[in-house]
Amino acid sequence: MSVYTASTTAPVNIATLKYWGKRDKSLNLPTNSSISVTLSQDDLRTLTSVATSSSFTEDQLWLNGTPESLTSERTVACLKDLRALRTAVEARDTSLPKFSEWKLHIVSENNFPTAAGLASSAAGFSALVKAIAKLYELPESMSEISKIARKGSGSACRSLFGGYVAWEMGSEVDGSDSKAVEVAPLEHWPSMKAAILVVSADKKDTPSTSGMQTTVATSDLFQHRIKNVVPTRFIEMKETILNKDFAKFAELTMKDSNSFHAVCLDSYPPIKYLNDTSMKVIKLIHTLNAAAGETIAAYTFDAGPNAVIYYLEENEAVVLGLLHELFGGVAGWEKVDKEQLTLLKA
Ligand code: 2P0
Repeated sequence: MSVYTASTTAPVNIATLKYWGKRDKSLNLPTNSSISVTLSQDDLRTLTSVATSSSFTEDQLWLNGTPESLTSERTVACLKDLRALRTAVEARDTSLPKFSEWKLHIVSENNFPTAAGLASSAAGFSALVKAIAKLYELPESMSEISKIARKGSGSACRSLFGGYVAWEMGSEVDGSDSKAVEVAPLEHWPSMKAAILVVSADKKDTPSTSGMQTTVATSDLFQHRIKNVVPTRFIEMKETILNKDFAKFAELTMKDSNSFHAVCLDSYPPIKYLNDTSMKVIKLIHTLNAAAGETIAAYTFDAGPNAVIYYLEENEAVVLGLLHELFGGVAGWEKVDKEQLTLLKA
């Protein structure tokens, strides 16, 4: 019995303009557009291999070596959409094997320690969808495929592209125009670097999905953010990337991180992701920029206390040197102080 296989990787992406809020929970349709930088494939990524055969009796998934359920609503939605597209391919060429009717075996592994406290759902769903699309030889563009990854996890749609990526929120109720598009490839601005400061590897207090629901339902500041702040910022941030204007890119990135955490705090009950160490990192970066006389580093924080610091390669010594001095760390996966601050260069 033949077994057909395909493998792919998908990198972690870190939003510089944050996705926070859904207008449709089951389709993962956002209340605002977002932008991210997808880290290099060599650094933090999920590797997924898929196999299909007429002899397989059930869909199965192994995640980092452990069998996992494939029955979540989100995964089921992704598999259903992928099989529908494969059915169309098979209808056009009836000589093709009927993959759409066969079960899948999926093996997925992250090359970054779970202890890093990084959200892995974006890279995970992106790699899953990309690997099956490859196995099925789907002719659709990556932006089309991104709509399927979006159903797995909103931020996953952005990990289908390398480099600088926008997720256009769209306006259709069926989500047909809510997709990821490339703003610029990684090579466009190769001197851009990111360092991830792992402040805490603990599981986050409030999961993103429920946190977003609370914010949408209760925060007044959130309404201001999605109506008056993000639409202009979305345009401006794309321009700063295309113009390679680091100072402006950094300012928008830091402001958007602060805006996102402000709407979290404005939620009721409030959601707090940053801790005292996060606040120290924020202060440090502002102090560094003031001392440099220009903006040479930017911080951004997702749904947790860990910092991602963006800087240009030419400023690596000063940015990482200062972090090293303050937190006593060295680059690599090492605990560097009692607050478990870890520095990973990405
Ligand atoms: C982002 N985050 O843009 C924002 C910033 C967290 C803070 O996307 O419910 O895991 O699966 O669509 O994608 C985290 O949310 O949420 C997230 P779901 P997801 O990266």
